[in-house]
Amino acid sequence: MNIDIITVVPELLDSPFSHSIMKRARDKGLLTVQMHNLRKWAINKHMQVDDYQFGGGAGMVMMPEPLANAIDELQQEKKYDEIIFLTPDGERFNQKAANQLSLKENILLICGHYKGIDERIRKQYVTKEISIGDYVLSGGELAAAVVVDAIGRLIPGVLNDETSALFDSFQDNLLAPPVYTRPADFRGDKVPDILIQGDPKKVEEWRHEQSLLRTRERRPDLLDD
Ligand code: 6GU
Repeated sequence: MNIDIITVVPELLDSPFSHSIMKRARDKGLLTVQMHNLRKWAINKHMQVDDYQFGGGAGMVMMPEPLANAIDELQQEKKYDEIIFLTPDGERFNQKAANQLSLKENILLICGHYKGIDERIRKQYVTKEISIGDYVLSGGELAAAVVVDAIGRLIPGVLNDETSALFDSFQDNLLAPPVYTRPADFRGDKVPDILIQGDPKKVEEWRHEQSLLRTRERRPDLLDD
């Protein structure tokens, strides 16, 4: 899978994809992530990419020309399955959306800043708008990092048996059960006997039960779906 990211702060995205599972995905050639600095397509020598909004009001808006020129140029190299704008007024991101996006070949992410991007870019180019939750971030970059991580780990071959996504929280609309490692007795707090005994069938039953309990207690909304 190839992910291109248009941003005015590429530095913000240097680290998130350079460690752990994302690093492995890139090293294995299963995922390429490329940052593109929007200022490369600035309209003048002042590197301008934003301007005041028509109608007045505080906050700058990202201009249409730099974005359109950036997208046009990137589209000459690849046919994007989705052009995604990261924005707090987008569709709320969840595991199902991550699963669907993980099946795509080429994705373009656009990170907004300031008051957002000119509406005509959303209308003419953007195929999907994603929010990662009901709070406002100062830019789309951290949201892009979240989305790329959630998608990237689902690409076949990225995770091994030990890190398999099959048993993640949310994969079956349930939260994950509690997990334990050594020691079996930590300051008098003991690991449940069923896990110590290790009968696979009983362990599976126990885990499913714990998942249900935890979901009912913490996220009853997931059981309604
Ligand atoms: Cl995708 N962008 C910004 N700027 N803020 C957000 C968001 C995205 N999702 C939640 N808050």
